[in-house]
Amino acid sequence: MDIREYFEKRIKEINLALDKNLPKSKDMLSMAMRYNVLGAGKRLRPILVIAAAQMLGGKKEKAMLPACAIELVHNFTLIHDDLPCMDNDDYRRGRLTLHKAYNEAVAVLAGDALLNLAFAVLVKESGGANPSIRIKLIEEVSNALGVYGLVGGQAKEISLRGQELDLAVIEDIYMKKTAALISAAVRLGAIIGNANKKELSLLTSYGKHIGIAFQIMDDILEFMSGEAKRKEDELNYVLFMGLEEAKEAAGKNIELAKESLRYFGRRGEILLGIADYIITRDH
Ligand code: GRG
Repeated sequence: MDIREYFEKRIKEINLALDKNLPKSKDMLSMAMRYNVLGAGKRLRPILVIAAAQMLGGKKEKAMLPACAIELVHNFTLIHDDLPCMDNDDYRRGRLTLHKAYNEAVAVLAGDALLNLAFAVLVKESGGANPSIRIKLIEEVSNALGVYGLVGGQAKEISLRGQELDLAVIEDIYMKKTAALISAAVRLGAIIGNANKKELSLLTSYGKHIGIAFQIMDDILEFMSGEAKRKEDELNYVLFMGLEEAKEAAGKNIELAKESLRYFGRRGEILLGIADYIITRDH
């Protein structure tokens, strides 16, 4: 199947489900949540949940609410990442960041509300997922977010700003702040698709490698746009290693991700397509 077509179809379905699960009232907090989530976004993480589940024979309907949950969490991290006390960004997805469009207090609260909504959506009756599966999904998401995942990665990056870093530290930060959530998305799909131990381990490896490649590509795109220079105190793989080395590292991770899929044969077609998309994307 054409990967672009697959993305377009899933994005439409995910956006509808997100719309349905976001608050509808016209108060400022609800509007801010909707502004951030429904504005734009590539929807990579929810697509990974659905694609991994489908590869193992799981139903798309079963994966849809966990997919929405992961996108809500992702939006929460973006909102907090953009705040003046973190990366202090004025624009995201081609428009004002939430604290600029509203204000800082609303942005902090909308982020908090999205995180809580994500867990509520995750435990909702989701195409009949049984309670023990739902507990596993909650465990996955909370582990990806905590001190060994996003929060830990972000804290480490901020605390080391301005210092000389080595490659192992950079890779550790990228694993936590970006690859943890991407890998969790793949693992959610695997759990929904009733993956066995081997399948889960291979898909975890796939998720981690595409996650690292995704962050390096993000750095490459930021560098090419000239943005990396403006934010020179922030971590960027290209500024550390050089453009060619960054491209090589992203490519190597994509190769390793694809190797993890070999076991699945033709069933891995969509996940292979997503790996290629990550390395060729232009935004
Ligand atoms: C308190 C759980 C918690 C998190 C806050 C702010 C923070 C800790 C972590 C930052 C994590 C972060 C934003 C990493 C960057 C990952 C990244 C490259 C995001 C961009 O993802 P895209 O390109 O975004 O998929 P779109 O806009 O397409 O959705």
